[in-house]
Amino acid sequence: MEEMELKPGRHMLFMEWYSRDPGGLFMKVNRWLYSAQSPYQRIDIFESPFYGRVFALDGITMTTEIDEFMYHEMLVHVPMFMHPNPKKVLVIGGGDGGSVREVLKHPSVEKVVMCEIDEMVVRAAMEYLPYTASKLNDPRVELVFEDGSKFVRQFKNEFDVIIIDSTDPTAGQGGHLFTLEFYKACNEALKEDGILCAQTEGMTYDWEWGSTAYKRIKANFPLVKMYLGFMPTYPGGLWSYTYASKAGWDPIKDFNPEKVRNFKEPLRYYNEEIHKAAFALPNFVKKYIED
Ligand code: AAT
Repeated sequence: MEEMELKPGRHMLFMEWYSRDPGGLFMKVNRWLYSAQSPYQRIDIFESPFYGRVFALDGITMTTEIDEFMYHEMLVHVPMFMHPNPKKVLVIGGGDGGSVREVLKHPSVEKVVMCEIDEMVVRAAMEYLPYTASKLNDPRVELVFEDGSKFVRQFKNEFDVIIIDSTDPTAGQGGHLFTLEFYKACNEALKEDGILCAQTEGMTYDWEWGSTAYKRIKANFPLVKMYLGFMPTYPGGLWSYTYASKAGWDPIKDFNPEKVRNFKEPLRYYNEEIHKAAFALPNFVKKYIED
């Protein structure tokens, strides 16, 4: 039987209530595509008339098709362009595949290991988020289903870049990816000139999560800088990332814009001006992260 055309967004809504209780975000829903309870969290994927496909964990928005490029490009290209020759990359979390897709735009990359705790997230993304997950089948990608905080401990001097694409510290198993010991283990898993970059949460509501993460990373690396990007469907819209270099490379002074100019892959958010501008912090953010 032919399916009757659905009137977009009639009657169904998704609502994410932000953790500090200020209100939240709601989106119209056309239809639900997937719902499941994994051993770690509740997984939902639905289709919305404006945001495209939306992926949520425990009712918290992780990815929407309309703005995931803003988050994934900012998380990945800042550290990737800072490294002169990134060959081996570790992504921790990031089960939807968006970070891996961006990493593989860099031609020097020979291997990406993605360590995601929840295999069901990856399987659902491969089926229902085809663009975001499009590179998870690439032969350069190795998928590991394990707690990233345990996995990283077995490596010493191994990776050029480590990207932490984690859930919030109070959601699911995300808390393991915000500890001092975890950042120390990441430092040890990096080569001498390795670079780490972590999503460090919004600066509007639960800013303590980000400032704590920043300070813990700072305790483990000689050069650490926070930077910001716009992310409409994450709480507050102003999202922070923390860059750390083991060799002390400064993301402004040691940045080579030529590399960005000569990049062959199309990017929709990141460019050389954004790279520099993102490290300019508003006074209230500086205050949150000062010692
Ligand atoms: N790129 C999508 C954005 C995410 S998803 C974060 C992923 O981290 C989830 O798939 C989750 O299963 C995984 N994860 C959580 N804890 C661990 C762990 N200990 N080890 C490995 N993977 C883990 C993040 C969006 C941020 C949301 C902002 N509100």
